[in-house]
Amino acid sequence: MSTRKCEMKLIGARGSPFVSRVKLVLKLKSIDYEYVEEDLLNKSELLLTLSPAFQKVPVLIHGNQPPIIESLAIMEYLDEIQPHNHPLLPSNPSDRAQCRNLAYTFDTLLYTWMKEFMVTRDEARREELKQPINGGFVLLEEAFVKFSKGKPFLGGDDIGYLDIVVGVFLGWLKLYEKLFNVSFIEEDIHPRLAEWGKRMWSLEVVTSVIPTQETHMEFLNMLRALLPPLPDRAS
Ligand SMILES: N[C@@H](CCC(=O)N[C@@H](CS)C(=O)NCC(=O)O)C(=O)O
Repeated sequence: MSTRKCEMKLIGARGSPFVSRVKLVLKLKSIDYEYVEEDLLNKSELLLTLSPAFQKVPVLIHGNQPPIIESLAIMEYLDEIQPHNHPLLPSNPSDRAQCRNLAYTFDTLLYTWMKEFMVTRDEARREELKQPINGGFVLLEEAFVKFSKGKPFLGGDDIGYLDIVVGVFLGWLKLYEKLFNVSFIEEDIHPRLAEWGKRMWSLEVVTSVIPTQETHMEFLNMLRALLPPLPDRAS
């Protein structure tokens, strides 16, 4: 039996889609790792030391190298150290740049609105957010057509970088249906995305890293607790 210490360590929090991205890549690439659960309401010295500026999960530690923060940077790092084992990004530099650009756009725009929609206690604001979120999903449908090139996944024949970046939010979309009775992916408006969502959901490797609805609910309550108190909205 090997006594070698696991040289890859992931600091995460149950329910975090960003952590799920990293877990999915580690799984697809069959990389062994040690998982350390972080309490985001009572952050550990370890997290504060590893990521003093952002204090967020995920953080990846690989051996004696400096910690890596930001899920997209971690995904790319893992892809670079294991380039032949389930490659994530396309080989063409222009296609790679397009993938990174879409991931960045998803994280800075659509995710920001989706998170606010999820955590706000202000019902009027939640209603307002439906419009930009719906617009974002229309753009994602167009992106699907462009990136998949007629194949079943954004990454082509198998799940790749963008499938992971967006796919880990499928659990959130189910939670929106349950909590707010709203569905952001509709078969008549986003036929390709709807098909893709079902395909992703049918893969055990994907569902195994997507938190359960109960875990999502606990995480949502935790995110709400991290928020500053809501300012009074003028009536
Ligand atoms: N852009 C970051 C986002 C990470 C992030 O927002 N993590 C959340 C959990 S989902 C977190 O650690 N929040 C703690 C906090 O905001 O204090 C990434 O892609 O890794």
